[in-house]
Amino acid sequence: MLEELKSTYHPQEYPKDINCVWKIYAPEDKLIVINIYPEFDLEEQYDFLTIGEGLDAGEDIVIRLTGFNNLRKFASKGSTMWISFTTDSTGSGIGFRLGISHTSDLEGI
Ligand SMILES: [Ca+2]
Repeated sequence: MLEELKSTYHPQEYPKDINCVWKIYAPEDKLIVINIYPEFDLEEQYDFLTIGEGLDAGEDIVIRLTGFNNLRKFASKGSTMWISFTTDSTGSGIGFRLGISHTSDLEGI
């Protein structure tokens, strides 16, 4: 299973003043694998992509990204994660694209 999550309008510029939250569920015995693709472009220090463990946005933050080229791949500790995308009232970029999959084998990451 591989799903993609993109910022609104990607690869066109994302909207200003938005706050989107996605909740990601894997089967109970699996871990979520998030692969941040290289075409990452958020207005540095004003727009943020934040990812955390569990389902409560804002809690247990794993990573908070802004700016450019945030290529990376990581796995959750549990079977749920939240993803939030917040932008301010000025400046924009092409946003982000993520691959989301799940695994029971961390060695495959
Ligand atoms: Ca902005």
